[in-house]
Amino acid sequence: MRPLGDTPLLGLLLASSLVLSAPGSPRVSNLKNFPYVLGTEPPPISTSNSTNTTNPLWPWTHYLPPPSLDPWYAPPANWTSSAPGTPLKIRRHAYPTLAIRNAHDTFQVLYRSSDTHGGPSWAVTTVFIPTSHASCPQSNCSHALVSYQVPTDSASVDAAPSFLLQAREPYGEMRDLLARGWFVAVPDYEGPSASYCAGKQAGHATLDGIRAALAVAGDFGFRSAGARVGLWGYSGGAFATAFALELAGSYAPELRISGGAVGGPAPNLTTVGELMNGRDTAGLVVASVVGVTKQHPHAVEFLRGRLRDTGPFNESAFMAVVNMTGVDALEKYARQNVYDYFENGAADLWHPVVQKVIDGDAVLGRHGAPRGDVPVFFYKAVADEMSLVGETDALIQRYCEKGASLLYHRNQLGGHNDELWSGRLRALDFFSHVLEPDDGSKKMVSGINLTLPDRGCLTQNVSVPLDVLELLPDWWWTG
Ligand SMILES: *[C@@H]1O[C@H](CO)[C@@H](O)[C@H](O)[C@H]1NC(C)=O
Ligand SMILES: *[C@@H]1O[C@H](CO)[C@@H](O)[C@H](O)[C@H]1NC(C)=O
Ligand SMILES: *[C@@H]1O[C@H](CO)[C@@H](O)[C@H](O)[C@H]1NC(C)=O
Ligand SMILES: *[C@@H]1O[C@H](CO)[C@@H](O)[C@H](O)[C@H]1NC(C)=O
Ligand SMILES: *[C@@H]1O[C@H](CO)[C@@H](O)[C@H](O)[C@H]1NC(C)=O
Ligand SMILES: *[C@@H]1O[C@H](CO)[C@@H](O)[C@H](O)[C@H]1NC(C)=O
Ligand SMILES: *[C@@H]1O[C@H](CO)[C@@H](O)[C@H](O)[C@H]1NC(C)=O
Ligand SMILES: *[C@@H]1O[C@H](CO)[C@@H](O)[C@H](O)[C@H]1NC(C)=O
Ligand SMILES: CC(=O)N[C@H]1CO[C@H](CO)[C@@H](O)[C@@H]1O
Repeated sequence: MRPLGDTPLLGLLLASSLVLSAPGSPRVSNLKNFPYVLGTEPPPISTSNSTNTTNPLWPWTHYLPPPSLDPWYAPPANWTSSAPGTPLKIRRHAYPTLAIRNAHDTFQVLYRSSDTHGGPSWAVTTVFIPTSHASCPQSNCSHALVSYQVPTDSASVDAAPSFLLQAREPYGEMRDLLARGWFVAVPDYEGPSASYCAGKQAGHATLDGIRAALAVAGDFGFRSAGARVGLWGYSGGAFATAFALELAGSYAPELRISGGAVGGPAPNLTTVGELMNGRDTAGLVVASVVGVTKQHPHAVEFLRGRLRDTGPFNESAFMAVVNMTGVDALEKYARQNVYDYFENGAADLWHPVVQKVIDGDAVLGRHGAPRGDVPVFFYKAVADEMSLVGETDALIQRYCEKGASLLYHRNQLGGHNDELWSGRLRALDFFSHVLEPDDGSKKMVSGINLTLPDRGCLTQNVSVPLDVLELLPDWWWTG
């Protein structure tokens, strides 16, 4: 169990590999290669906030409890008989504290979904209602929803976005989407067992999260008839987004999707893992292998049999990642050689038993392609150090051969983390294109002519520098 008492929520809060603890926090990290988001941290939970709630494990009212302590995170008794995407539970005004700009309210939906093998599963999506929607039904009722896949990058159930986003969002992308008047739905796409990097699980949970959010959004004034839907994700979030787009044709053919934006994809977990090992990023190798194998118990058995029993690099130190946020894992395993945990090193970690799981569940391009009627904007730094651009080039080619309609930007400037920031304005322009009507109200901010082919594929080499203004924290804009 996590220590509670007066532990600051900050200790539990950081969702992503790209986010670090803020300066002044007790958990400042040395991972200088990662940009971090400045901003006001949530107030620490203190006894002054304590009250008598119905949950003896979490007697604070300012934040919802983490999923492992929250009885709401359980489906009703007869849930397996419902169809994927069916809302099973709704929590209105979900967040007692709203730390995300331009959000007026939240609601959460627990919905039926499917695991990697197509078996019944469930997940939770947190829907953020934009401030502009506050005047609905008189005016400004929202007509579009973006499913935003946060790079969760953790194999811990308590690192789920539905919990951590109470404190803040990692990059300000939700703030920007909400400013456009769009609903933003953030699925816990890793599902109830926190299966980080289980691609099919993530794709299913993402698509069902959209179905469930649309099914109930009308109750909140959302103009469901003819509503437009977008999907967006970067890095770990891109993985979930791309899996959803691949699977949409077979798993959710009825779902009308207006467009998807996929930034910094890493198409093959093994090659990413090889690149991330031994560096500041080594913790993500541990988290991802433990995460994906949660859907494949025989592979867990195999790995446990090969992990060392003694010495500093042992089984319990490896498996402890199930209780770490992404940032916890980055700190804990920083610069370690993950192969040292195994009797036979890399040969065990990438053994055919594991590789077969990865090839089936953690490699993009093997479960279809984005439907031809769904335009997709891909953006990727040519110098991406997490995942070689050639793999994404090959993925794009594969998608195009299968009939996808996409625009692919290869940015000659910057690396993996830079592209998150420099791609944002182009992604927002893309969403303006696909989510807003052709009545002159499309708002364009990138200064780049984002030309989408009507059908088919277009690859462009672009040189988009990092816009330092994008790195400024939230409080800068509010003064
Ligand atoms: C994770 O935390 C739970 C709850 O505190 C604990 O029961 C479990 O043993 C931990 N798992 C590992 C692998 O450390
Ligand atoms: C809990 O709070 C309510 C009202 O805030 C109060 O009436 C009640 O006595 C409290 N219960 C306990 C056990 O403190
Ligand atoms: C589950 O049971 C509840 C209460 O009995 C009922 O209202 C609901 O319709 C059932 N749902 C399904 C999917 O069968
Ligand atoms: C409608 O939304 C726009 C843009 O967000 C805002 O400027 C305007 O004040 C809103 N109108 C009302 C009545 O809230
Ligand atoms: C396992 O590794 C951890 C961390 O390096 C260490 O604290 C612990 O003593 C090790 N356990 C064994 C049995 O060697
Ligand atoms: C993923 O990468 C690994 C390591 O390069 C390779 O062995 C494997 O075949 C790749 N998987 C697929 C499906 O291409
Ligand atoms: C953007 O490019 C398209 C296609 O090349 C062109 O038709 C359009 O005029 C361009 N728009 C601007 C503002 O340059
Ligand atoms: C982009 O640049 C690469 C070399 O970096 C070149 O091979 C490729 O043909 C270019 N693609 C386009 C569409 O210009
Ligand atoms: C309502 C309330 O008591 N809120 C307090 C919770 O704790 C933080 C930090 O101690 C205070 O800043 C809040 O005012």
